[in-house]
Amino acid sequence: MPDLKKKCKQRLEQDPGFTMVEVLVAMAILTVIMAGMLSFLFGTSRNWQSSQDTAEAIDNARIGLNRMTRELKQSSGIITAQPDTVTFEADFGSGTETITYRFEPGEGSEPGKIWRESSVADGDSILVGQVESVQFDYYGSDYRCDTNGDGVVTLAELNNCGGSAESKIARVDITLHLSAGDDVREFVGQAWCRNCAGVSDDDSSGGDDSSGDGDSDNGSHHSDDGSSGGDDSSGDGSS
Ligand SMILES: [Ca+2]
Repeated sequence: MPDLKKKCKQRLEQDPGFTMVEVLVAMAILTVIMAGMLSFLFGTSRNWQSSQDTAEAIDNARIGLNRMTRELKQSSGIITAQPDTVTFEADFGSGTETITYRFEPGEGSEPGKIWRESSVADGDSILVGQVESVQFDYYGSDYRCDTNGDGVVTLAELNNCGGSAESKIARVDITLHLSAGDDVREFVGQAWCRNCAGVSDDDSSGGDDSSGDGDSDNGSHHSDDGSSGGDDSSGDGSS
């Protein structure tokens, strides 16, 4: 028994364990490593969420733009034509509805949104969020109003062409800038108002969904299906 005691004492003397300083240094190193790993994990998670949000915003913008162009194509007449607001009438099968697309700017650095306001009860809704800006451009198809002879009948020319300019609008171009993550992406759409007063079948021949739509003389760079933009190439045939 005294032999065992002696052996234990000897072992303790040979292996004195860790000093307090060594323990503190080890703990400090461990803390730094853990902090680095947590930071990496949180960063990855944040980036993933951010790219999910961006993808969702882009999808919503495409859907919203498609809806605007589709409904404007079915319009029976433009009522008010402002750069960031358009009001028109359309009948989607349940009577004439008055629809307004209106841009509401955001506050401070917050992006804005596009509202779809309807004469149908409880018909107002946000059509597209995360919007930096939207612009509606209006064109006519009565070339007698093309005073400068450039083949494009602008709203300014329609205003000087007698009567109501709105009633002569045949086409609405939409340019939407979306705040997508750190980027601003542009989406463009175009809608020929086939049923508008003063638009004959011949006038709206450019409004079909085929590419190469015959509006190469309009100087604009828009596609006809309302879905190009963002990261799409603009192969819209209107060079
Ligand atoms: Ca012109």
